[in-house]
Amino acid sequence: MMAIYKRSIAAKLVGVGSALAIWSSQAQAAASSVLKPDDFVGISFWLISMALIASTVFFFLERDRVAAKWKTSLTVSGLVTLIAAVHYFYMRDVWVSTGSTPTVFRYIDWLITVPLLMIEFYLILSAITKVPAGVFWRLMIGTIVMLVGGYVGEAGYLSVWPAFIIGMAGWAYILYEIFLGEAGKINAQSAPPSVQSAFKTMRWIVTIGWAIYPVGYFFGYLTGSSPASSMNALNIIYNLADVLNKIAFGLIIWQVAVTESESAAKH
Ligand SMILES: *C/C=C(C)/C=C/C=C(C)/C=C/C1=C(C)CCCC1(C)C
Repeated sequence: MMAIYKRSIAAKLVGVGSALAIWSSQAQAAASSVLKPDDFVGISFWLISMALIASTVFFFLERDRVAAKWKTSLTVSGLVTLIAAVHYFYMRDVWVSTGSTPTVFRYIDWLITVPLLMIEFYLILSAITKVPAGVFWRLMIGTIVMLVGGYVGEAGYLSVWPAFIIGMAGWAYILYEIFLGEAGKINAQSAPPSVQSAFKTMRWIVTIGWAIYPVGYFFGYLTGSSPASSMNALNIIYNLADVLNKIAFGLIIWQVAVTESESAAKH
């Protein structure tokens, strides 16, 4: 019974994966121009779309392998890559068919996926200990300030420098909370070693991995170089940052979930 049930879930997931892949290639065919061999930014949009689909199927299927308390974390990782995959199809179309930067799609994607990544932090800690909801809301406020700052700058509602500073302030607040605030303290006090090390790794992802985005913004808007080359730099930097922060971040959680589940099963 269980085996049949599991097989049918696997079959559905493979179905979802191929539907996404077909949709993605149809969207490509409908675009007025095709991907050019020297359009490296467009190629990166394409490659990452596919990697995001594969990661989604992987995270969802791997839920079967881990203990109950880790399943939600893997679900959330899969949702992050699924939502990003869909946005990448649209972003790729905008880029390939018009040559312009898909700012709106980018920020809609971030507005959904960054809070989901914040939920991941909260879940990792909650799998081990009781965490006050205030931690979660403070991380959320920092996220919103950071993204609104970035958007008003990139979309032209505010000059690029002040907008950048607002965005940086939101990010600084998130870093404060996870290093020196309550989230950091809870982790140091109550989490077992493997979770502590995962929490530390995730913390470095939010520091080093997330730092790539303001670098992208900087090269996109603040160097004064030509619009064409700065938009190439902006998109390629944001795209690489997403590989690290969405796929690699999910893999770290997957790794902890598997390790913790297997060691719990031995006891
Ligand atoms: C999956 C997408 C992720 C993890 C996106 C993260 C985005 C950021 C960390 C953006 C940060 C920015 C600043 C810190 C300054 C202002 C400009 C932003 C929005 C690019």
